Amino acid sequence: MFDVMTVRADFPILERETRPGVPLVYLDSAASSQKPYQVIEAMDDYYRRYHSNVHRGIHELSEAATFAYEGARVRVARFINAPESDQVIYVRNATEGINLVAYSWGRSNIGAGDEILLTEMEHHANLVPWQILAEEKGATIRYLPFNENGTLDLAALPALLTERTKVFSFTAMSNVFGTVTPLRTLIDAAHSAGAIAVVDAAQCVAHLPVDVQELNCDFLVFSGHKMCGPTGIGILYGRRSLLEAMPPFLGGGDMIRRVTLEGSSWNDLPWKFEAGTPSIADAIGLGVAVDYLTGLGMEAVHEHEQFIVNYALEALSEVEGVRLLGPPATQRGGVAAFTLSGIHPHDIAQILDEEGIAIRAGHHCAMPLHQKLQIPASARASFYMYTTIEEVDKLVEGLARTKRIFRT
Ligand code: C6P
Repeated sequence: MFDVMTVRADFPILERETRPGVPLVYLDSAASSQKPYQVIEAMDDYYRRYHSNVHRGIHELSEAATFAYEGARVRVARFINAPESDQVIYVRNATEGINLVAYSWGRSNIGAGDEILLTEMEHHANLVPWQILAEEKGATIRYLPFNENGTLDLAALPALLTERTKVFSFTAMSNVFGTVTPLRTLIDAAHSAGAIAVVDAAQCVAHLPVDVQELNCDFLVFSGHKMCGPTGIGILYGRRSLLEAMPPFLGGGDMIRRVTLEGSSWNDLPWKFEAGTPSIADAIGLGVAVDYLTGLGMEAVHEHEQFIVNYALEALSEVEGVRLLGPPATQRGGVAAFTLSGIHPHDIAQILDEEGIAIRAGHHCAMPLHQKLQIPASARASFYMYTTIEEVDKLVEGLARTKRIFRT
């Protein structure tokens, strides 16, 4: 295990006050994590010393930038145990990764009457691209339901996976319930029905060890900004045979082998899917974020979050009027979403903000999940390797103050 206070010292933002005398209590890492100085400095160093375009120049700076950009890809590949780094495609974020799969793989492989299986607990990023595809192609979307406690209803799976199912796309960790889904079971089930398995690992890769070879998934996406890295960079991992057969997603510079006025041919993986000047600094930052997480150890990160989330669920359950969403701590990552009887989540978030406590309130881009629960919104506290017990105590005190203000 690591020492939380030592880890916190790596994150400059955690030292700040939101107003004089009010220290920041950052409980919104599921929306976006904070960044250690190692990442900030690596990006600063790139811009100060060797900023240049990649893959294009013969000069010193371009070679240094290309080396750092491609080196980061190798580190990300190692982090998720991808067989080879050219199966790791840089995208802007998890959302773009899913869109790439839905547009490129989807448009070549989904037809009228085909079925796409999703779950009811998906983030909009794993709903809307498939809805657009289904509408365009005349395909049908089916949804694996979730149980009252926020776990997936696995008993419903066999009937939903049929010979018509071409793709099963699901979250590895719900951003509302925090539920860690049984990935290997879901992936194996998809394969036995002849479907491909797409994993939305936006929440999971930041918080749990992930090994794409062990999982045997076909595609897996995640975002750099939720895992100590910068915004503007994400990853699509794909099975080689699928990536090679897929047409490009976006056209332009870098993704071509040869262009004539009559037509074009495509570059090798991974560049076939990386059109235009990429987010170079962000890729470099992501590489350092991955080193940072590897240094802490993903098992240790998970262990710390388990400790915090367990403590938080117990403390929150003692607040009268709190309804916790999702499964017990052992089945979830560092997310605790809840409602407080008689008080809208936006009001909770606003009152907590007066105390420097940052949580998220709303539907968290998971409207269908909230519709099924018959609530318009929820409040969500989310944790990371830098979260302390004292911060959870402040959250609970803040809720007590909120209740006093609303006299509930
Ligand atoms: N969830 C949250 O506050 P992007 O925005 O592309 O980096 O990530 C999209 C995404 C996809 N899947 C899941 C499970 C997610 O949680 C998210 C992002 C944030 O919950 C921002 S809406």
